[in-house]
Amino acid sequence: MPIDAKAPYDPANIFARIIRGELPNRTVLETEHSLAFHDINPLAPIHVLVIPKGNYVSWDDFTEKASEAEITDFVRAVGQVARMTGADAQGYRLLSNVGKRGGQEVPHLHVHVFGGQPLGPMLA
Ligand code: IU
Repeated sequence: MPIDAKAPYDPANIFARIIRGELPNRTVLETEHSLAFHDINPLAPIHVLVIPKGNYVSWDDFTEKASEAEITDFVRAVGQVARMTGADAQGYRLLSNVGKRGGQEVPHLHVHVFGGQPLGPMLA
């Protein structure tokens, strides 16, 4: 069920629990402000989610409220994941679903990194 990206941040959401270490994850990269881990239901051979550690529902409030340090860290983490996974060798896709019309399911900002195969017109 897609979420309302304008709703207040829910600290009980699944990615908040992963950040707090309450739930396991298959970590690819951890930085000061960001965490990247394998998607539990991969839609491509490489499917990693990159999330900020701060409480941001979506790209929308992140780009409005996050500090420059958080934004820089996050953008660099996305690029680093693409290189670490080898997705950069032959090309990859970045995707962030935002709110109801974007089909966002988890109410904590995440960027999908897809790679490892030719990608169709849409994924996730
Ligand atoms: P979406 O952009 O909000 O639609 O994507 C949420 C993603 O989070 C989706 O690809 C799920 O497979 C993934 N995911 C996960 O990796 N671990 C979880 O515990 C849950 C969802 I719930």
